[in-house]
Amino acid sequence: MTSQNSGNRKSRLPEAPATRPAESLKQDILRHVLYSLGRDTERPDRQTVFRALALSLRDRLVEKWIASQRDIYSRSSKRVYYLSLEFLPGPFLRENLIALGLENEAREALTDMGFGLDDVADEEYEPGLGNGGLGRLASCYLDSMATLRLPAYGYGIHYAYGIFYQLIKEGRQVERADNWLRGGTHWEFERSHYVHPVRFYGQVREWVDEQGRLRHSLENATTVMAMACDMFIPGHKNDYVLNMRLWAAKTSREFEFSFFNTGDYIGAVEEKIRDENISMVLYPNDEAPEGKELRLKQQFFLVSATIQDIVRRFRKKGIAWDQLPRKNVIHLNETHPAVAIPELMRILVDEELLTWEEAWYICVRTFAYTNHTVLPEALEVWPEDLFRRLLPRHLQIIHEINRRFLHDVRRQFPNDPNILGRVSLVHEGESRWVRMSHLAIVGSFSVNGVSAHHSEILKESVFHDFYKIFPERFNNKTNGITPRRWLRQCNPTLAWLITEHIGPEWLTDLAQLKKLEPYVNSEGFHRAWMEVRLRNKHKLAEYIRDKNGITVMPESLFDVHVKRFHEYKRQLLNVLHVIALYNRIRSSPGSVTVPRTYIFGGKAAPGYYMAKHIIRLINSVAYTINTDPRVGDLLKVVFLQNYCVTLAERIIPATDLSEQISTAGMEASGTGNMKFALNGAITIGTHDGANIEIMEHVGNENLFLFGLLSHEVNEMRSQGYNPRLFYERDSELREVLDMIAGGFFSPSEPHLFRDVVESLLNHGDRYMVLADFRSYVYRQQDAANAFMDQAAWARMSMLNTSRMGFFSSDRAVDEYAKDIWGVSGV
Ligand code: C3B
Repeated sequence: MTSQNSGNRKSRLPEAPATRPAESLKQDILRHVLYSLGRDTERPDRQTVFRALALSLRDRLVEKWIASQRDIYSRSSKRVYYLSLEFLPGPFLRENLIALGLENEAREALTDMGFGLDDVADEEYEPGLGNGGLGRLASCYLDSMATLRLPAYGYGIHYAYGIFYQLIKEGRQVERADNWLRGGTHWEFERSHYVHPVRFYGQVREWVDEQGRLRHSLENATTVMAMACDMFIPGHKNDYVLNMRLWAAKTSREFEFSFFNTGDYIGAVEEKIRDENISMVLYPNDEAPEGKELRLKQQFFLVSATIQDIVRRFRKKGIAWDQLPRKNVIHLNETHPAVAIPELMRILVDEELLTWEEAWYICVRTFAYTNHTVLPEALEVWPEDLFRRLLPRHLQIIHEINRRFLHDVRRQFPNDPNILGRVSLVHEGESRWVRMSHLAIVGSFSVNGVSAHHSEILKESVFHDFYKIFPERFNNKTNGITPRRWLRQCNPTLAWLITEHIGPEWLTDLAQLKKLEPYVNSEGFHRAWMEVRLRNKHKLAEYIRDKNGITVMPESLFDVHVKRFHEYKRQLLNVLHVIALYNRIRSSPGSVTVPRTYIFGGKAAPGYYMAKHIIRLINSVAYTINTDPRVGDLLKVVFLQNYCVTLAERIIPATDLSEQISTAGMEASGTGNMKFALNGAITIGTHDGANIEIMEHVGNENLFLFGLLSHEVNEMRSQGYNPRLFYERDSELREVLDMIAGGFFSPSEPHLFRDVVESLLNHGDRYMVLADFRSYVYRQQDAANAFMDQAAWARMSMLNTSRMGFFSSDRAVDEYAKDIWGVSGV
């Protein structure tokens, strides 16, 4: 090493306090490269630079977080606790830079060091701590809570492995473990001194204390420790930072030295591993719980640690327990954390010695519950036996809640004895099940759905009995998305074009997008709008070429269907139409005039046979079409593997047509639909979830709705839906189904996709794919015709963006804050 080199190195280390923000950021990065990461500042690689930049931002975030916490504390504000088994934050770097107002500074600092910000940002591997819509919504809401300066906390689980990494191999989904922590944790603080004990199993002991009170305690329980890991969520340029506290399971056994002293060293280590399994992996099921013991353990683990944290904070105030609901609200994101209700009861009754009535008064004023699905298989139930084994005291408490509740219902509805069985918290049949949604409704002061349509369905059918019992509890909060990530960050050039015309206020007041409307008739704006969109499509085309080796035409209509794979989301309906188009191209060349690129993406639950099979079908159809020389550029089909937040950010800004085609009545809301429309894509969709409200806002003439309405779906079903009739009547549909069943797309395994066709023709077509096929084909034709008139299309695109203001998560969270939580910004 020459002295000159070491002199150089020295000169790049922090010296005098820097003055310019870019310079000070650069000094911080270099300091972290050396002192936190132990690397040479002379030649750090990109990953090292990314991590050092992340650490430098964490420094700034933690300072603001401490200040924000002091603010909340000093004002003694009411706090919101948002409990969710899933969060899907996506990559943090750009989001944090934008929120902190440090994007240009970071660019400058990195350029100075010989790196590009985009390349460095690409080094980030996102934490996939959620499955799909529900987890992503939780992250959008934290972003908005921070931007609105709400005294809020997100609580979840620090899974060591998030949602699996999806590979497509020979057309099939293959799952790989998602070791998101392998690169280290640069955004979070692990609070190893900060742990709560969580107790499972054991037996309930009943005893009478000196005051003659009947007491309950748990004996011989197994204890696992929950360790806090905090990640920071900054508001948009407002110096306010919230934390998302994720619990990691740690064994308590290393504290039990006696265990080692007995000589069973390996045994002790095995137990340790078993304990720490609790937070090992996220269950990869979307809307169909697996019902495994470990999952219920995870739910209780989150709940118990969180309630202890809440109670600890409340105790510090030294005020009476009946003030708890005035100072706190606990929001249950779906029923997954609903065991929080009996857990709070247990603490108040068993530990704080409140009477049942006092404790219940507090509980039903503290909890609020959001329902996200009406699919019967997604409504969580637990076998009573399992509950009794794992959480014996909690089951007793649930029984007591139920006894008192049914007593009241009997008095309210003396002439309807059947209602008791329908609303009971415990389903009694051959086997007994605890119904978590009933527990959540009975124990909460607010129950909301996530779109106007969905909330009506809850009141009218799924929870109709409860609506009669507690009409005042039911309300709607239509979902929203954060414009910071889903426009500003993922589509910076479009965001810039917008800001150039209407200023930057839309970032925190999305209704301002309305101001774009006068420009829809300006030719210059038109051109700029379409240029930005085309550039985005070019970038996606490059990505597709790199990843899939397929060349697609950026000028073609990008028709995109990305979301979890589920039969109700009807990716199958889309493929049937793709095949119909393919047949038209083959049988009458010239009949298809608009070249299309179909883009699919999404994961299927590993145990969901039909969803995985549909993925395979799409890939087989893609292969057949992409290699058929008769098709040329008219039709391309692409499946992009491992759909995740990072990939969504690439795809959405490049989409022309957004597929939102669930069976009416089945998609609670959807939020992908909002992200696409906000970025100027046109929706083709059913009258379902938030599609209906999107139509009301953007105008029926600016999107393509089709298909049965949800009441028509129900009527058709109750009248005995016969999918075969549609098959027999529609020759184009018949040809498509016969090709699939006959092995056209799987010549080496002709029977491969027979099950798919069987599910439609012989097993009742539960999702009404065939009933909606024809109207879908017509609507697709309308979309293609509209696309031919690029000026008219551009107008539609701009109007979609300008009228999406309502769908900001800021609006949604503000409604939660005012109508449910009773909190305001600090
Ligand atoms: C989803 C629903 O399927 C979507 O319609 C909805 O937009 C989002 O939640 C957010 O509200 N959902 C999910 O992702 N996972 C579940 N278990 C239930 C609903």
